[in-house]
Amino acid sequence: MTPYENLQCEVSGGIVTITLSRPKALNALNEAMLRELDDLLDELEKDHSVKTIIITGSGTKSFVAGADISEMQPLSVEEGCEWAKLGQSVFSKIEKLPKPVIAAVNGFALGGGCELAMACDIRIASAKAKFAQPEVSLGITPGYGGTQRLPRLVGKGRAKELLFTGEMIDAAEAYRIGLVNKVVEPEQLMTAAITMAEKIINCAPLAVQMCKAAVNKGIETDLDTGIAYEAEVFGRCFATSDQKEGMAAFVQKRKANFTGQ
Ligand code: DAK
Repeated sequence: MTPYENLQCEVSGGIVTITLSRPKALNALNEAMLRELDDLLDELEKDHSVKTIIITGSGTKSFVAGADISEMQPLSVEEGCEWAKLGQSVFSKIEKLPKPVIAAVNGFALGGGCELAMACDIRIASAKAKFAQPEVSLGITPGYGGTQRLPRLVGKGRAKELLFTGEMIDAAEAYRIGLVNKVVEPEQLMTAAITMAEKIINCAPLAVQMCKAAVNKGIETDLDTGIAYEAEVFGRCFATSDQKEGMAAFVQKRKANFTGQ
């Protein structure tokens, strides 16, 4: 796998762990890191041995402390626009990637960091994690999906409160409002993320991929259109070897051996 300057990438049995690593800036997202993440995601999408991806931050203090404020500060309107498009396209790539992505939130997930976690499919938080969309305190709005993904996850009222006040919440509150799926002790974080990834890997990859697409599509549309899409992907499952294997294994009372075909 290509070596990167701001990311570490570890592969183990179909699970790839990406560690975002700019410790001096609490892993804040700069252009270089976003470009590397973009390239790495392309690489992982094409690699059939990769089944599930975990994204975490280096160290114990921060997942991602937002977009890099010092890099953002001097941007012109045109540069700001280019910079925004880059981040938005990386986050959208994560959301649309045909493989599950788990955020293992090890510390501060602020601004772009909270938005990155929200672009992932599942969020597991360390009990020490903290979440906020503090952009209004910097005179800007969130720009990597915060105004859109946050209300979809926690509801309009709670999202507006977090967006209007920039208030920081702890992991327990993030769990209570539905921003994260699970909270675990800091030392258990990676084990919990890997356990979740393994559970997913034991299931049929194409079916998981189709569930991801159906949820993503359905949440953006009316129920009837979503249900129609569900019928379509359900039908497509019957063209896969994994459907035949999964149902044969059930009838024969054995563990299914899925191949992702
Ligand atoms: N950017 C750059 N450097 C950062 C940083 C950030 N977001 N966060 C922390 N750092 C750096 C600090 O400057 C400091 O560097 P040195 O001074 O040591 O050189 C180092 O990390 C350690 O930070 P602190 O000394 O501040 O550490 P503390 O423990 O005292 O505080 C903190 C930790 C996370 C509470 C604090 O650092 C903090 O408040 N950081 C800023 C958090 C924040 O506001 N994040 C949101 C950034 S805005 C858009 C797209 C995206 C966005 C907006 C628009 N469009 C498409 C339009 C996204 C915006 C954001 O994410």
